[in-house]
Amino acid sequence: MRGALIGCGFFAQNQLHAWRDLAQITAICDRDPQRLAETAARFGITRTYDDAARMFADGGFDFVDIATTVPSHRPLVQMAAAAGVHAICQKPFAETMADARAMVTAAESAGITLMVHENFRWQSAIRRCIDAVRGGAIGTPFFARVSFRSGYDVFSGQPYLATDQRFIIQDLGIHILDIARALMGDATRITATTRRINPAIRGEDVATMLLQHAGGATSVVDCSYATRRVPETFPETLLEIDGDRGTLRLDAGYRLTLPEGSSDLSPPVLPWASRPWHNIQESVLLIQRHFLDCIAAGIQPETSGADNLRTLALVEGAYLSAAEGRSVALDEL
Ligand code: NAD
Ligand code: 89V
Repeated sequence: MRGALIGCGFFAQNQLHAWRDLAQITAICDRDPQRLAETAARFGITRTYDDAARMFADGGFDFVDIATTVPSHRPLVQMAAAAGVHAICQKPFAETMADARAMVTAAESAGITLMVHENFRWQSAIRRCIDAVRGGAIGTPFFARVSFRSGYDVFSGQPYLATDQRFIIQDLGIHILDIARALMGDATRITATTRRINPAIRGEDVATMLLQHAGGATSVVDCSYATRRVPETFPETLLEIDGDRGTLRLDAGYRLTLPEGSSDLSPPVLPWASRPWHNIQESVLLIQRHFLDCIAAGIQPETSGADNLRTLALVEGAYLSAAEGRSVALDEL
């Protein structure tokens, strides 16, 4: 498969490293000339563009990797659909539910595969827990706590996180809510509170969310970037899931405990990866491989655009709940 990538910023470097093992990236695009030139040199890519429309017009690739921030996602997905090119798009998929639905419709009408780069459920430790729960290791789950609490400085690599109006739910909570869905099934209702503890940022850096799932189970999804813990666990998601036949725990240090015993799920550090990001970096390789496998097999990816509407609805529902101080049914959105 031949691909192109749009957005040569902070996180795209991981995506380009992972593509090296999976596909040929024939062209890249960024409207920032310095980032474009540095990335082209780093990965030896000669076709460069400062305008995505021109890159699509020239063509020569089967899929596009959209690694820009959210305001450009809808127009870029629509360009991919118009060009008949499969697309994998970074999270957050869209700024509004209306945009996200329009993107899914454009992809369906064009017959392209559209997947969201929702990679946290592809972290190998999380994947193992999802497989254990779905495989019945603890029976029928009735409660989950899905927790991400950290004091790591995410703002140095991603300065927009300090200035955007929305912060932790839109950027990080979206992943943790998606993990809750992957473990416990779709949610029907959400209740949330938010706080801003760090006075130097614009958005919320603490969110505590209560989910009611379709099968009757409950999840608590708690996220914080204001938690000074020792040891620092960034970027680990911790799990505690109760089922009618036992409990699963994923504790700090990637320690899995199931009814039959404990094991170490520490992820590998890929040759191009570095701690503490290696956990996320491995998931980039795994999700991008899944995207190509699904195109080859002609099946929908697990985190397709259509699937991601239900994760995005949880994000929108959480903000609405916190703003109005009430529980939100997801079919309101
Ligand atoms: P960034 O600002 O470092 O990079 C984005 C790049 O896109 C910039 O270089 C910018 O010039 C370029 N760009 C924006 N709009 C463009 C357009 N229309 N045409 C061409 N170039 C354009 O951002 P980042 O931190 O790399 O984040 C990018 C996306 O990845 C965000 O949506 C973010 O939420 C997501 N992200 C995901 C993960 C993950 O684990 N899945 C981790 C970090 C960031
Ligand atoms: O995964 C992400 O979207 C990142 C981070 C882990 C820092 O929240 O922005």
